[in-house]
Amino acid sequence: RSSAEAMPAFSATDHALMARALRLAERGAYTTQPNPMVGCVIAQGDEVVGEGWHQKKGGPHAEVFALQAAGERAKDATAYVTLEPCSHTGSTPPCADALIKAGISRVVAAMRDPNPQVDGSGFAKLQAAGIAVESGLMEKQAREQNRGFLSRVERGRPWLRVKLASSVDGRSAMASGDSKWISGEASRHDVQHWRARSGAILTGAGTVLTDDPHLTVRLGDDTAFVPPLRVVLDPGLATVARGHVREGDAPTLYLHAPDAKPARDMHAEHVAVPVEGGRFDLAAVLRLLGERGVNEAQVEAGATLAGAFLAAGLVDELLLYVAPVMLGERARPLFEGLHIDAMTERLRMRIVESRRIGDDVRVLLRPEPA
Ligand code: AOF
Ligand code: ZN
Repeated sequence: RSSAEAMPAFSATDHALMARALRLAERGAYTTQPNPMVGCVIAQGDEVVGEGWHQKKGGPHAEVFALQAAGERAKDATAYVTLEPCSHTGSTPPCADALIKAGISRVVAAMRDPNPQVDGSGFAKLQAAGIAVESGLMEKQAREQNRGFLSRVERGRPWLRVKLASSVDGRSAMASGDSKWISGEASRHDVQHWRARSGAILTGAGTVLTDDPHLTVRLGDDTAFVPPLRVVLDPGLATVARGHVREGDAPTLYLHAPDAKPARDMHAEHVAVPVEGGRFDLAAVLRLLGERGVNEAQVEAGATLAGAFLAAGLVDELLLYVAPVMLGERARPLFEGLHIDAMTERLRMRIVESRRIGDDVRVLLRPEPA
């Protein structure tokens, strides 16, 4: 760790302004992919003189917007940023240089940028120019906000969320496959926001055949978002000629077994993925999505695929909507393929948040480390 990360004492003003920067960053939740969300507040003491947030890949970084707004008043000011200012020339020039040039005297960051192109060199550049640099303020919140970006950069795969609609008795569909609808309209609208912040939405061939979902984002207003990639795991390419997933303004990617033969006139993009014992290598699926810049991936599939991801230990969070209905014991469970025989083998999860959505309850859960 560099001297910037030695855990200095932060004031109440520091906290308040970093909290403000984190809220600004969140405004980019639907549009920054594959980039992280970043917010920046420039202040003279506790007076805010400029603020900004990163809006989209290829566009200016948060610091640039904030410096523009601050103008001359950036001189000797403190810049609060939710991520280490960059030092590389990517789509835009380095933010560290811009902060130095504007005469900023102190930079407070929530965390280091693990991107190998940055990774401490932004801090070093600022310090070499005589700027006081402190990092680690509200780091936990910053990591939570950018869990997708951090997962991709640090683990080489997206953060994986599995969305489920459940009855009170833990069922996800009738034996026939019919699942329209378990959760209420408010829940189904709420899901749209989680789709909007995802870089990809994954489903299986079975769901395409039984539910025929669109897997597009429909927020019902003019909120901007980057359309998530629709990914269909279809070993034999049995569904390519059908389904709403081929319609609309979002790209679709079919993942298939190496021995499947794509039709010559198949227009959608398709990639072969290794199969082991008749099942997709799901870790390979996620690596592939990571390479394509997917930060957060959301699974919206049936019990087989959801269960396979869970059994493989690849699920980072469950987004569970519990509806006040009973579907009975002939209905399908939420997960299949989880072979647990004893209490000692139980998979423990932690409730991160729960709240009521319309007539349903939404629960966000994460697996406890074993
Ligand atoms: C910052 N401020 O607001 C953001 C940063 O392709 P580029 O040039 O946009 O660079 C993207 C990388 O820059 C991204 O992967 C991350 O490491 C950093 N993002 N850095 O100082 C910002 N969005
Ligand atoms: Zn930058």
